[in-house]
Amino acid sequence: MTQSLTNSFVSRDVRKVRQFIFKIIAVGDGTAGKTSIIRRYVHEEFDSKYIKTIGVSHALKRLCLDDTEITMTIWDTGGQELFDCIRPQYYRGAHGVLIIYDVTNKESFDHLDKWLNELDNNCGKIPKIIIGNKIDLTDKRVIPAEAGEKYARQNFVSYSETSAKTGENVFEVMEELAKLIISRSNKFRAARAK
Ligand code: G3D
Ligand code: MG
Repeated sequence: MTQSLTNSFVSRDVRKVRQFIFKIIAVGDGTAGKTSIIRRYVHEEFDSKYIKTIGVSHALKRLCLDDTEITMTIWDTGGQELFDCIRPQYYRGAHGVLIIYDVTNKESFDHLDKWLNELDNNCGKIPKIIIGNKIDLTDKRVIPAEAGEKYARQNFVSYSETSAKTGENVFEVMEELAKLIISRSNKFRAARAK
């Protein structure tokens, strides 16, 4: 993989523990729920009244998967989805991406092509998950799960649906992304060893 992963082996309780630091970024239209998903995952809270900050901010979250300890550094655009010229800096060095749309907003779904193109141009083939968010708003949903799944399948990207409000599926999605990144890095190392 082109980005350098922190990958060291430390002795703990006799067994070997692998440690990684991943940079995760979230893209998608404004109001799709990027900040809310990150807040739900990192702080385990949902607050519709928080003050939005301008500028990139990032938060850390530790995750253990079998013999692997992962520190997820999750970057929030802080509204930079609006500024095409600054986003390449945000993409730099990313190991995995959440591409978020709002299942109650067709425009945010229609813009997935634009986000995928931009990611291909800036990040290459890093692991990605498309997320349909706000599934708690069942009466307002305009994009059925099947349409999201079909789009993701056609673009060879994983698909999940979440509610940052209720927390449904948020932890599972982050774990899935971490596993995709580890599996890609394992394949990369295996190919290099040949
Ligand atoms: P963004 O970071 O992608 O721009 P935000 O989006 O996280 O700021 O969310 C935009 C609005 O959608 C916020 O409402 C937030 O509370 C709401 N929202 C985010 N995720 C969900 C969800 O899963 N369910 C519901 N019902 N609402 C959600 P406000 O009113 O603060 O603008
Ligand atoms: Mg935001």
